[in-house]
Amino acid sequence: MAMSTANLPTTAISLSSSIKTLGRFSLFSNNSHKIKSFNRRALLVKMSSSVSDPLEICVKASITTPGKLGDCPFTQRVLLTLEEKHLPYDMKMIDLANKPEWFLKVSPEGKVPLIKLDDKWLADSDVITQSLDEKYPDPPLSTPPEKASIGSKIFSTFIGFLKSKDQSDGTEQALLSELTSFNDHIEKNGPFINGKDVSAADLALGPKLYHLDIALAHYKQWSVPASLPYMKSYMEKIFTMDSFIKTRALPEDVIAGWRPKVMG
Ligand SMILES: N[C@@H](CCC(=O)N[C@@H](CS)C(=O)NCC(=O)O)C(=O)O
Repeated sequence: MAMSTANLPTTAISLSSSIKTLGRFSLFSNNSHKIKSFNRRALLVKMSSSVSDPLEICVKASITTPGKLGDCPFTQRVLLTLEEKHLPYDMKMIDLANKPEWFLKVSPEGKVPLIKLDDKWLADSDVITQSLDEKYPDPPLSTPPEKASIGSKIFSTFIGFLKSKDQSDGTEQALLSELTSFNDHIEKNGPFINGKDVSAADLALGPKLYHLDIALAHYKQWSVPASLPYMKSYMEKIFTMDSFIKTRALPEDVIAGWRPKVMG
């Protein structure tokens, strides 16, 4: 069980900067009672929304290295959302090959990620990330609907190509076609899917691209071609974000995780 302590100072910083800001106004002035009480209320609101207990989240445990985070891209998506929102969290590592009784009781499908929000366990990364954005809107991460599905076919075409045993079955071409559309979108609208700021669609796609990058290099000696430079620079940008580095799986777990699909 690991706790993200790196986030706690952020909460403290956010609170102390609120106090400083309020001090700059008239919390200590003698002649503006109305502004004084307004600012006290603002401080209380700020305190109640930014100082919170760590959120409990069930994550996939590593299958190669005890105590490490495993290779679930849906889990990483949720962790990235928590990191980008500077929310403290407490990870409960679940061995998916040997699920604990208490986990099976609270997780109807036995899947991770699973997070406790308002005293209820919530499953599914789509539902979780949307709920987090509603409950903790700072910063807002939702992607506008017209851009939300950009890149959404990359993962399935990657899996098709990874599993393929026939070089001429069109699966490589299908993946290249999705990567090319994405490359063109980023060239015109980048650096992120929705422009200059990272949003929910990037946090969903990034972990999947990480799997693509590692698994195709290992099992097919394949990498994104140089003819797709915006695709490549997008991957580099996402993979080097602090939040990504902090929440990524070990490459050996990604490789081990895909082995049954490749061999099957
Ligand atoms: N649609 C779900 C998919 C979650 C999912 O498939 N999680 C996998 C791990 S990556 C899992 O828990 N599988 C259960 C198992 O392996 O027993 C989401 O977006 O959260």
